[in-house]
Amino acid sequence: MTIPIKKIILRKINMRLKNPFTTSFGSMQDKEFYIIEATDTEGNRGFGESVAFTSPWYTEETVKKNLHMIEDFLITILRENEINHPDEVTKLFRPIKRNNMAKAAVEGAVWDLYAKRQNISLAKALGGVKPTIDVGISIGIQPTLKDLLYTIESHMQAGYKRIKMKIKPGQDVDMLREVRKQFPDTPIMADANSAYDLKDIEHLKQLDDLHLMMIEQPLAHDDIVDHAKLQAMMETLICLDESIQSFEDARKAIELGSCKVINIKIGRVGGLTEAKRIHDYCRKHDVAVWCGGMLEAGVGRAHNIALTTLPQFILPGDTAGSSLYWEKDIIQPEVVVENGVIQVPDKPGIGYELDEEALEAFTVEKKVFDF
Ligand code: OSB
Ligand code: MG
Repeated sequence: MTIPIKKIILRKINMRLKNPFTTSFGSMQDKEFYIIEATDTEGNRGFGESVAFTSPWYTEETVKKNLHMIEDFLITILRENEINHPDEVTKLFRPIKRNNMAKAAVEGAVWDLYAKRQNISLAKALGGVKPTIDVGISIGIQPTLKDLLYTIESHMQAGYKRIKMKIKPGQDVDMLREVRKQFPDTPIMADANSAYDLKDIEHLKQLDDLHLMMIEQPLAHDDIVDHAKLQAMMETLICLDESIQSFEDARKAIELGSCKVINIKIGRVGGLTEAKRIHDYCRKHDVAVWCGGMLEAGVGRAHNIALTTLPQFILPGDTAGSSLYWEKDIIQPEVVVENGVIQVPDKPGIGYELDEEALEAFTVEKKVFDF
């Protein structure tokens, strides 16, 4: 049955994180992003969030480029084609190269709309099976070791299921050794955001003594060859983030032995349909996956929660509670984590209402596209 899209509303939102978030590539606190709302002829509203950052440090995408892609290409494609299922959106977008976060934002709105029209939750529409999901936390690079230890302690107290900490050259092995000393049994992993190269192999091998859950994206953002060499020489499992931008990337990385774990981010891979394909492939090949985060506001967070209900998301992801990031989120209720667990909503679609007042307050630009 056709999904009769009547209009799309594109909102540019500005929100400020409670604390700056620092990775090996830099620091950010102001988050600027797009919320896409797709409305059908019956008044159902589907929402998607673009997770691109303002600077192209994580991948090449940016918020400004999102606008160009969404209004000049992606909306045009939706206007000119009849869509019966969100999977078709992914196919229609395929001739457009990359720009995965822009695509995922639009596709995500169609997925939410589709689930609402079926009167089922997005989790169910995706084939999700878990009523609750386990989540961990991602800690940015801290000014001092003392800050880091304190931060880990407080998140462990709150019940988060694993700690991911950012590392970079100069703040890595010694720091992790201290952390391991203080927290001998805590599930800990490290994310390098591509700060190393193969010359660092001996340095990175020291991590093998620290029984980390895994190391995320140690080498270049676009590499799967050197990662295979590194994985062959290291016991610590390698998890790829930046390097996996599609199903094909995932298949090749697994075939090459470039990683043993994949961090699936909906935006990075171009949407829920592609994320599910990667999930299904990993399930078949016994590769563990978890859902990564992009410091999302509520809509993106809700999409992550729905995806994480798929069965191969066997490791805790990065989707922490709204209040860790925002004074006020744009959804109602906000995402709440209790003892490291999120109750997956069973209401139609993403399962959270938009907080219209907050949405208006954070909107800096609005464009309407009639179909
Ligand atoms: O590499 O996973 C990453 C944040 C910004 C850019 C890249 C990454 C991250 C995170 C934060 O790790 C995850 C989150 O809490 O949303
Ligand atoms: Mg990462």
